[in-house]
Amino acid sequence: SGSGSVHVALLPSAGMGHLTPFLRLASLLVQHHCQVTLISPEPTVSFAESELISRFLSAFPEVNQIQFHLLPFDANTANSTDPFWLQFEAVRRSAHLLSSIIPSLSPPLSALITDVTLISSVIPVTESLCLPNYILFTSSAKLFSLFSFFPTASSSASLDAEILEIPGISPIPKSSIPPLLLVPKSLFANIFMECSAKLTKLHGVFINTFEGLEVQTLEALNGGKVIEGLPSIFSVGPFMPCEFEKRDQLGATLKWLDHQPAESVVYVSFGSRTAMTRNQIREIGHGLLRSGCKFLWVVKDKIVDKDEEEELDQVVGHEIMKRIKKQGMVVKTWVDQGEILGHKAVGGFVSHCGWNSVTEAAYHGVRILAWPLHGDQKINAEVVVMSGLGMWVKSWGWGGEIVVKGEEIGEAVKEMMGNESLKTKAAEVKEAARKAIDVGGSCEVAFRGLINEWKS
Ligand code: BUP
Repeated sequence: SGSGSVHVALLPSAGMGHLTPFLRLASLLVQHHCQVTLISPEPTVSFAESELISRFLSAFPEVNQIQFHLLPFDANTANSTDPFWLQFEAVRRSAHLLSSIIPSLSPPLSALITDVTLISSVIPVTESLCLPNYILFTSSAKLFSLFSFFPTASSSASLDAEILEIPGISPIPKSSIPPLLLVPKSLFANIFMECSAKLTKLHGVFINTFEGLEVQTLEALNGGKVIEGLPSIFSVGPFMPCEFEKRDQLGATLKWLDHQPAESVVYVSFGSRTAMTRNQIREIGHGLLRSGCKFLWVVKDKIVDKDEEEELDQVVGHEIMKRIKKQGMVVKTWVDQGEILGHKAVGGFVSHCGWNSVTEAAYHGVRILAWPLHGDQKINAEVVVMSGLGMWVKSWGWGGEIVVKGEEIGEAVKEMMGNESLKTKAAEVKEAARKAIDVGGSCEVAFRGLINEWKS
């Protein structure tokens, strides 16, 4: 209370994996009595994003929205074909427009919190306006350590080694490094490099994590072991799924769960932006059937939801669909993942290890069978294994490298669901998660400190 003069603006980047944690952070700031402005890049890439923004704004009428109209740019000039990465680049190339938007905000901003991919393009603006610039890092602290160490690693050729040693951090096998980082001049590598180089200019870094998940990494980062001159790291996780994220039309999945025994169901989802081949989808279907477990499976056929056309029967195959009916439920629409993971019937999660999914599972104490497919997901899977939250079959490789057979999938699912020690450890992670966000926990301590700083 009494922080009425604190005004914070948030600028997320593309994709649900980035937008969702930004809106959760925004709602935490509102709870701490900050005035919040959401600067939202327009148009969004997916339907899911624009819907979530509307729901957020209706839930928080006190939040001010600035629609940030992106300048058109020639996608051929960026080294990527991924629609979400192209949008990251579009936002970066429009960032200079902020120098006229920010001064028009009233009361004047106390801080600007942007996506990590915007560091190098936003810093010139915030420096000229003398505005403290923070980022919300939307992945694990472990990936953040790689991000901050990346220029050092590149210049010393340590990326060529089979194992990357980052001071204070458990070794990262080369095979876990996001593949595009190792492709010189890829858009991903460029952004990583440019933004990391400007990291020390930031006032602070928010990470959706907590000690129960990443104690060693957080200690290394905070102890100055990784690189010198890092800005303060605020571990403010795990972010909880919020009320505004809930959708109504999802009655069906939750109703089905209501009828299943406690902790009997495995929830299967590979995030909002990972499409699998038809072959792999069918093997997963066979695997889930073979596991003998009840399951709730979210299928995605296209990277961007706007492109989804075909019905489940076509994607999964009529035969499998018929057999599934008795044992599970399969959907192709957006589901309420937060609600599902919190449902008493759900015992395990086959996950691509997008960071939001990992922290949501941690918050609910749901054990994970990690199946990282691209990007940061293997690094996050290592966090899952090290924290005890789950297991990972490393031989499955990156998404699309091989087609993982149903038989293997079935065995792994069975093992994850039946493993008592995983179950106990996941419950411990949940307890630590609850402590972190409880009164007097790491999250509240971080917000108190920051708000005092912003007030003065
Ligand atoms: Br799909 C799906 N319902 O049906 P991640 C996702 N989600 O609530 P990603 C749903 O989207 P990046 C669905 O709970 C999580 O908050 C889920 O973020 C929610 O993975 C979010 O887990 C997905 O980080 O993003 O989408 O692959 O690549 O940025 O990690």
